[in-house]
Amino acid sequence: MTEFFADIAPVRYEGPDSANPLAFRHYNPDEIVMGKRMEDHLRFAVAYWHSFAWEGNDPFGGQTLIRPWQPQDDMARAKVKADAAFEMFDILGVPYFCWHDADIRPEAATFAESLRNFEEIIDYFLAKMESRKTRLLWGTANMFSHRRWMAGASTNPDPDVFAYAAATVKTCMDATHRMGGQNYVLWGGREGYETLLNTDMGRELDHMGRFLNMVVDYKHKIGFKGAILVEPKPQEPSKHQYDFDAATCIGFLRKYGLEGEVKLNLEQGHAILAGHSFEHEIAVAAAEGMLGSIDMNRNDYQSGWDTDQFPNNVPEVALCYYHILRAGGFTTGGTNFDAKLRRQSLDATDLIAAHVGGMDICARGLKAAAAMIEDGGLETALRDRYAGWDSDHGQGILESDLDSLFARVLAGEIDPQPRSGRQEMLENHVNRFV
Ligand code: XLS
Ligand code: NI
Ligand code: NI
Repeated sequence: MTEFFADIAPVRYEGPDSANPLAFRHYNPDEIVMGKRMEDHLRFAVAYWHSFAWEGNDPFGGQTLIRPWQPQDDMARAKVKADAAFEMFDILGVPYFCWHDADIRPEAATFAESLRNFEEIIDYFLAKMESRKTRLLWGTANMFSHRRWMAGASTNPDPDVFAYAAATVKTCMDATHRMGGQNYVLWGGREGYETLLNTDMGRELDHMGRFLNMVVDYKHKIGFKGAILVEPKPQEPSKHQYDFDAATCIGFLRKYGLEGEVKLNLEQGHAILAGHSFEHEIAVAAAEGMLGSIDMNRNDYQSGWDTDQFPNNVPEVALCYYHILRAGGFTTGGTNFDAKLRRQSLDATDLIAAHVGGMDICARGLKAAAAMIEDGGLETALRDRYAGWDSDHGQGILESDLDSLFARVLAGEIDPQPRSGRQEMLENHVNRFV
């Protein structure tokens, strides 16, 4: 045991009436929702970077969070950090976690030395996982923090940085594969630009497409069965990020022949930054069969920053799971809390409470979504609205051409009659469940 979580007991489900601040009121892993255990629907993961590596810094201030594994430049302390992390996974009973290479091992003077540190920690994780249920949802490479990545990784103007990125991703894919990871994620941290004055955008996009093809080839070479996922985000840290949103990523994947190979990891806060709702992004990916996994968090609607707060809005989360359930639910994906404490939330208890609250909000959202699906009212309304297209009349219009449609409209045979979209009725309907 580390001392960090020493007096915190495993969190249990106590039901909606419990006043215990560290109990689940809605997340009941074994409860059956639409024929499946809640735990298997939601597939929660803890994000190592926010919960264990981030030290409370913001653009105006430095470290606020004091942890026993700091400073994070030493292998012995990296293991203390891992001990604490696995204690938290046990306390929460989460089935998964996610990491970047940089979160889990100290960076050393050379690539080879950093790799030795990394592999030692992966072995340390694997030993812990032998006696536990916690598994890896996904691994990823941090190719945005170190100064070598300041002008991008695969989109860097310097080919040597592209090569360094390739070597880095290979090591992270190997480790993800060894750990039985369910997915491998690429978030284009600085794959974008600050100014077009120094950026050859077409060339950078071609390089990013080539890089992703190398990643997919390597996946098949090593026999990794998980999904390769890219994570859209419109800006931050770059002024403009190439993986702007789900629709942009889908166009990119098609252009570089990757549509059957790569899916999307969608994040609530990134959707908001792109001017979308989270359910919009999920529905876009689902419509293309490219829904992979989600990073669940919440962005402040006023600040315009990626504030990565823990989710706290049931109606929002319910609509997100509604679209996930409609798309058939997660396969390799899950719900990763890409969310961090507020920098004044100093205590171990705050970290546990943040996850307990997030898990409960998601459980409420999932139950509401399942109830909406089982009720069927939304689906019926949708079917009714498009019923015209199910008729021979509607199908005939699709198979027609401009000339013949012109002739039928001119003759008065076709004369559209507007119908209500019933938005308020539908919103009221949703409010019965959330
Ligand atoms: C940053 C991203 C990042 C990815 C993993 O905004 O959300 O945390 O999920 O690299
Ligand atoms: Ni993010
Ligand atoms: Ni993310």
